[in-house]
Amino acid sequence: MIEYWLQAASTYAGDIDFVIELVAVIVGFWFFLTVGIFFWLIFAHRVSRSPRAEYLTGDEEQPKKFITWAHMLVLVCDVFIVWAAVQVWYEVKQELPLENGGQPQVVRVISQQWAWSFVHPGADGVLDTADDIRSVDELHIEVNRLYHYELSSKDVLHSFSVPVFRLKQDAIPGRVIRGWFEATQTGSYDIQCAEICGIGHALMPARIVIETPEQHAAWLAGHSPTQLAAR
Ligand SMILES: [Cu+2]
Repeated sequence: MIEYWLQAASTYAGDIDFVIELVAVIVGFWFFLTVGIFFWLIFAHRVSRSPRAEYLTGDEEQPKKFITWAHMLVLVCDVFIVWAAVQVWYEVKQELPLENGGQPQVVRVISQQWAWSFVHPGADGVLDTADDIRSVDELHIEVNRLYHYELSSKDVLHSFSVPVFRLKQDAIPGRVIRGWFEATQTGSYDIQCAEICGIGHALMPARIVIETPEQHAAWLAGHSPTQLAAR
């Protein structure tokens, strides 16, 4: 359903959408039921029918059951929501999967007022080597490939948000936060800071460019500092 409005482009986007839809359906059901009963009560007990209000002390068992039963049903619904949310939270935020038992690609994401910098491993696939590629406001990754990111901030709180991945992670000064994603669609999509970080916060968008392995290899070759220096 959410995909209709916002494309999903990561392996876990569907799971996040499922939790949002589950909450919307359960809460929506109770919301419309409650509002329906509320307006029906207003209509049924309008002043022309029952001019005197009945006063309940709260001690009578009979009327109290309408509240008790409704509360218990809501709690049962909460169990489903918490169960689904914990599963998805664990998958997206607690787990750090490995690529077929090996090492995944690692990219560095650095936030600052008011830009994003990215460090990509070069063709050797390893960070902190001579062929690392640095870019500003543009992250290049390969589709169907597992990535770990190392997210940091140079100054204040920021939030690394990639709506098509359904990924949002705060960046906290002094900490390096690790997480993961795996893109399922090629294309160029928004990255947005999602934490008010100063007057230029709204001017802090970036792009994530998801490429086929061939396109990504060509981009790496065209931007590798070692290859550019050799020209
Ligand atoms: Cu911001």
